[in-house]
Amino acid sequence: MGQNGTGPNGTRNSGPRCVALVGPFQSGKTTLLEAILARTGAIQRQGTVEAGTTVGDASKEARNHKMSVEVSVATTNFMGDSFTFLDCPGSIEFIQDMRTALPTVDAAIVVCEADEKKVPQLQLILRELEDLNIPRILFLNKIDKADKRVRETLKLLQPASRVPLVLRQIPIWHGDIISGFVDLALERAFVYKEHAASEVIELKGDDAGREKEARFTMLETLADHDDQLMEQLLEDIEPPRDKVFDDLAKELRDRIICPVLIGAATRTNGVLRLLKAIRHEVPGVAEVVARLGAEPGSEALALVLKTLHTAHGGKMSVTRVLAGQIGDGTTLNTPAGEAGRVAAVFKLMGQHTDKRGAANAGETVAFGKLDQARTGDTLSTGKQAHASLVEVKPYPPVLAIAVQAKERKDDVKLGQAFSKLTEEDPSLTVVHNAENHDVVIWGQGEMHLRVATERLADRFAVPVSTRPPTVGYRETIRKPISIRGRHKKQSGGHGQFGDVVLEIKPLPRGSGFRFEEKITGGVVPRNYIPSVEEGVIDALKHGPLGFPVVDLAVTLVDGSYHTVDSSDMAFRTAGRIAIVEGLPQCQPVLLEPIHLVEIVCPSEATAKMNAILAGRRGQILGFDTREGWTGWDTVRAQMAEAEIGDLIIEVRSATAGVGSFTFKFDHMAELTGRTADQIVAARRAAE
Ligand SMILES: Nc1nc2c(ncn2[C@@H]2O[C@H](COP(=O)(O)OP(=O)(O)OP(=O)(O)O)[C@@H](O)[C@H]2O)c(=O)[nH]1
Ligand SMILES: [Mg+2]
Repeated sequence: MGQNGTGPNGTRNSGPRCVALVGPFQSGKTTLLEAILARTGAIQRQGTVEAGTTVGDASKEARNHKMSVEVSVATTNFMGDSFTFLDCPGSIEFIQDMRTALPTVDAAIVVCEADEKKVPQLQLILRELEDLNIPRILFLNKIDKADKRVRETLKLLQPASRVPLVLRQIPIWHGDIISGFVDLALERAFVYKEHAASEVIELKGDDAGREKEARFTMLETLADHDDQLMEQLLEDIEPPRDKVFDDLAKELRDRIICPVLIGAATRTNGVLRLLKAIRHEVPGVAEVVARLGAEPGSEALALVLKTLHTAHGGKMSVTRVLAGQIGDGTTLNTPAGEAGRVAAVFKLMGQHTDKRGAANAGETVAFGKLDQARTGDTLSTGKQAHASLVEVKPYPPVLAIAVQAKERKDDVKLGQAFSKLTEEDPSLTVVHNAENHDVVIWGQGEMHLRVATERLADRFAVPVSTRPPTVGYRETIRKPISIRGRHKKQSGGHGQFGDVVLEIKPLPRGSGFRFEEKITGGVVPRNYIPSVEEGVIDALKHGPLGFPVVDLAVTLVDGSYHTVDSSDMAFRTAGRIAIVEGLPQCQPVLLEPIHLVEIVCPSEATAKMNAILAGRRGQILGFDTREGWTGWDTVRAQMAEAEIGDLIIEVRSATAGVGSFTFKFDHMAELTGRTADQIVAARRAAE
């Protein structure tokens, strides 16, 4: 690699690049972005996550929790090229933002630590990149805290990757700490300087010997896909440096290897080398176009990777331009129709935006006021909209809370806030429960929902109160009876009279409700029968235990009427009275929803899942290895809805944050005994 910025053989990709910073929770992605921005002069001073002064975590929610909760975008210049970095959150709860951004990037820098406990998280993220065919470089961060040899660390991390992790740099140890590194491709040694470029030093003694060995290992892996290099190695011919760089770039681009660089983001160590590797080896936007199978032709083409509703700027669509040029006033289409007219083009620096000119292929910018554009949309300018390039389905939600505006006057505003909130983050869904009028937000975990409610208050100015959502209990009956319901009122003038005899009997589970009539001789006139049914249905909404009553049949068998005093209203009331008085005699019993739950977790946590399920009245149905995931298991169980409520919190804490589950309704089951009594008592207390 020439020091003057030209490539090894002149084939270096130039043009704007877009690179995602991804990796396990708290591995140092935001700190690395900060170091990159400081190193490239985009910011004056490198901020810290602790002080809440970083570009990546500038939002109120991120600063509050000292963690990233959404993708932050920052564009900088390095040696004459433009680079946009997407600082992605590490927590699995916020992974959706990363997943929608990834299809647009040229490569990902996977920031990780030498920590065995983070391997499942690393595997999870590498899996997303592998599935999307995105080239990836691993940045082994926090090298200032390293307490084991890098080669050992790599052995630990390798199972998480489907392709070989290829060590490109080895550390130079100074006693117990790492004082610098040797770049195996450059064959040059550097000593770290805090917040300054590393200094070249002479490679000598022990380090020179280690370098030869490590370099050979690196070349061997590269040679697996390069016969010529293999021959050179076998014949002890030293391959030219340019050839080594070419191979590194090619095998990164082809995703056959994952090169590994080392450093410490807090001290800006190893950052310049990383930037140079990105600049020389990460492919350009043409590769993204090919990867996505796009056919831009003469039109401009772009992908929306994130949507934001800012307080001042209104709606912004963060977009990567894949082909052509898009500027102020450009009208863009999606496959579904017109997306809108670009009102302004912005350069992003975290929360900070700067108006700029038109954006060209490869650039990542924000477009203002594309009212109809959504995250993941394929935008184009031609008469015929370009077909959709990507579809990112959010993971199914795992946790819910019911929310309510603190003040009634905010109800309408809350509805609007919900639509903005879910537009920004499609892994959140809002469900209105028609039965009890609960408004429930479903999300990916506890922190995800907490941040969602914080955003409602801070960004959309609607403070809300929250509580656990209502479980869908029902009740049914076990014993059939026959009962009379009579409604008679004679208080001067026009009276009211309705009289019915109902047979109430239990039906098999899942039958719902059935109404029949066997009236003969017109004892209840035809026209009043629907009113009787209405009265019955009304009364069944709230059974003797306090819940909707299901799985029963009600038959109208007898009754009487009065020519003057009978009315729809009176027969309705009579039907209701019969049910209200009759049901308590039918041995009512509580029904609770049971779901089929499928938990996925790293195998070492499977025994813990067993214990968690047992502690939550779960019925384990079986264990299996998770298909396509080495070292993971699937546990299937039947579980009561009430117990699934906060299950995810336990699953996550038993799996270093990576375990998850899906569930679907299976059946209603009778619930008796103490648990049932408590549920009924709680319901009474709440009424
Ligand atoms: N010792 C040391 N600490 C670091 C280094 N890089 C980051 N940290 C610390 O690691 C913690 C997490 O850093 P962040 O930059 O927030 O990590 P992140 O990956 O962005 O975290 P999430 O986005 O929440 O996943 C902070 O306390 C940092 O100061 C490093 O190179 N060395
Ligand atoms: Mg972060």
